[in-house]
Amino acid sequence: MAPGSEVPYGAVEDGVIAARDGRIIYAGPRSEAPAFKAAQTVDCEERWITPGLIDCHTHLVYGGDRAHEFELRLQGATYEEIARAGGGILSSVKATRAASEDELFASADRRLRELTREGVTTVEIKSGYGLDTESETKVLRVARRIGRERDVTARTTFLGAHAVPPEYKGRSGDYAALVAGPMLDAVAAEGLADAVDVFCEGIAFSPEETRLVFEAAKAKGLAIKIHAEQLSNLGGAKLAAEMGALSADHLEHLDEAGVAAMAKAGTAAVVLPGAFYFLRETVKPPIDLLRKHGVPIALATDANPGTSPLTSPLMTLNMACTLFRLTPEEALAGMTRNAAKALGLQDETGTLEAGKACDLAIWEIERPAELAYRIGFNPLHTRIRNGQ
Ligand code: DI6
Ligand code: FE
Repeated sequence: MAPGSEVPYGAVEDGVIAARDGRIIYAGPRSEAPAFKAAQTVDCEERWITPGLIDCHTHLVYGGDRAHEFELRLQGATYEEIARAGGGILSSVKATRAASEDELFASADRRLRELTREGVTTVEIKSGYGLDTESETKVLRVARRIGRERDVTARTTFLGAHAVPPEYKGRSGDYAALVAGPMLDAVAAEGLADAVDVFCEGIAFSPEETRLVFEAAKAKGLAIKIHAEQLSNLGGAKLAAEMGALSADHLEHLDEAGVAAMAKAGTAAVVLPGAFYFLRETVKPPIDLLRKHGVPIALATDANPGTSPLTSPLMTLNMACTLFRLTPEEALAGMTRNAAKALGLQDETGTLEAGKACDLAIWEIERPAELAYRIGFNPLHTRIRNGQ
């Protein structure tokens, strides 16, 4: 997986990876490897080694589930009817507020195991189902605890501006001011977030409200990310790119001006085929325009109870190919190299290069396209994080 390589996948046929103190010190052809005095040597027996997978967009921490809502929708209820009856995202908010930190940790941990058993070594976790200061900080403390207590690198993102909570019904501007002010203060004071995200959409927050939250985030030195152009085109991705966002995510309705702004700013595109599939959307993200402008394309599970109850990174690779027509090589880059970019971790992980963390997934496959091609198949042999 050497970057910029002409060989498909940057593959090295007879390769060696050497690590010291959890970091790669050499990755490349055996014939060019320097002589090492290795304390331990592992023969991978012709298996394929990729970087550990990176799930760069999840909402892993929430209370309850929405299985009943799924049944209602199959009986003909619409998302709006369910929401008006107090269901939808607000039912997840109610359950999240009612749950203890230990309960939230236990359910998120089960979902995390689904990700790691398919080779994930880095995960991003957003808040966004608390929607008040106490509950948002509770969710982020759980997310931080996952990074401390589990064998995974976790990045946390404050998504207080995910939806307007019932207490602020009809007053999204007041709620956005709370998020940008006292809520963000509380999150930053405890060091609970690496980045700040906003759901910029007709049913959520306007571009003006989004800008307000981003300005506050930047003033605190936090990275910014956006949920944009999922259901309509409000120009959120362009706004976020111009403000230096790490990534813009979803992007089904993104136009070429937005793509160009992202290319100029180096903002990664994160596409989320699970939500597209589950909502039975028909408008696809503009993959050809992203390719044409050279925007790095990442992909992620978007694991969440409402629109993407998906915790399989391998299924996500398949969906990106079948639904969005990514090549298997692009899909794999989307969950490794480009996912690292979407998290600002490109110097840390995402490729097999000297200097980076020794995060590896070792697969029982004949060729890398199998990872995206097969469905319901988990060929992970071994997962290694920081050389362990
Ligand atoms: N986009 C979505 O589709 C979800 N959040 C987001 O930013 C919806 C979340 C939910 O329904 O629980
Ligand atoms: Fe999301």
